[in-house]
Amino acid sequence: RIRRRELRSPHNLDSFGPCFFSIFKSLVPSEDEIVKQEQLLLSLRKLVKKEWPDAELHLYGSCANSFGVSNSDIDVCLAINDYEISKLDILLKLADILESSNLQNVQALTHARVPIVKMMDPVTGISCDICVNNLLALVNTKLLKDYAQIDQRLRQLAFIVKHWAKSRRVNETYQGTLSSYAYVLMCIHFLQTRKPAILPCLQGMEATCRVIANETECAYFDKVEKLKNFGARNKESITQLLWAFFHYWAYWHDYTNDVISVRTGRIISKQEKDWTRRIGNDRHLICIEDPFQVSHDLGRVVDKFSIKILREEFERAADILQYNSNPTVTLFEPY
Ligand code: 3AT
Ligand code: MG
Repeated sequence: RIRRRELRSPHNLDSFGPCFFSIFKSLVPSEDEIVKQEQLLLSLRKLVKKEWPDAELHLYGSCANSFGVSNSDIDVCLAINDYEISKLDILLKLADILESSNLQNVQALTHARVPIVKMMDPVTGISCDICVNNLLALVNTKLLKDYAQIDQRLRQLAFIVKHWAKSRRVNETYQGTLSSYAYVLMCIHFLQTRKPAILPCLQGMEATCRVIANETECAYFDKVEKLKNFGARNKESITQLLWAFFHYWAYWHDYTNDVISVRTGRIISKQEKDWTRRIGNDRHLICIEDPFQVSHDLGRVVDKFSIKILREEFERAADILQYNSNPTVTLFEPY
């Protein structure tokens, strides 16, 4: 089912530009909040070093990829080279250590897809998830951060899309909708494919950064300070992009055949990935290729019920941006 509508740029949507921009600004975390996150990371480092002197703690996810909105939880990765003790034992030990200092609600989720320890720091009020040796997450965090530095419209678009997704409750992977990470990749891919392009394809350029993370080779051009003018020929405003983003996902994306791929900066076919049918729980109803774990479809959490909800929400958003007289409010009305 592909429904195409005539491409009609919304006249007068640009008058809402300042309002969308101030929504973006209001979502950016304050200096004060970032200081608190760093404080918490420092105190966690002290605790961890006592037990494992060679271990390191890194921030990843939205608090490190520059797509974090204020009052988010922070994601931390414990990088440890101890082959004597299993990942799960490390997590349990870590939970013990945190429990016996002044941290609250410490919980080890050892059966999750990515096992973590959750906790809350009563001093800063920040909640935190800690995983072990998830090096791929550190690399994809850096990739997102590097893309964000090329053109400021990416962060603006992604903040508004994430805010919309949270307000409309389509950012809940356990309910079959998409992760924040998937939404940011959708925004990057969308800007890679504008004409003229607003973002390059960093993995298609000469690699200046190369790491092997969890047996996967990750390589791309990371000298992004050299790409500051990349998108300058494209003059689209944030409101025009927002409109086109939702129209793309509502009416133009070919859900039957297409996979969006930030790795190639193009659309690739489900056929070539062999993502044409359901295998186990992977249904491939909306296909978003992970840039490094290329066999991984970030849309695989979406099922036949949630795809309907998701597509209705894309259509709702597109129609609001097309016709609604108060889009900066209506778009984010709680579900
Ligand atoms: P929020 O602001 O917390 O909603 P986030 O970017 O921190 O957004 P998540 O908390 O969902 O997103 O995920 C934390 C990080 O974990 C983001 C990304 O580096 C990594 N990650 C999440 N899901 C996947 C996945 N399916 N495959 C690979 N890496 C992932
Ligand atoms: Mg997070």
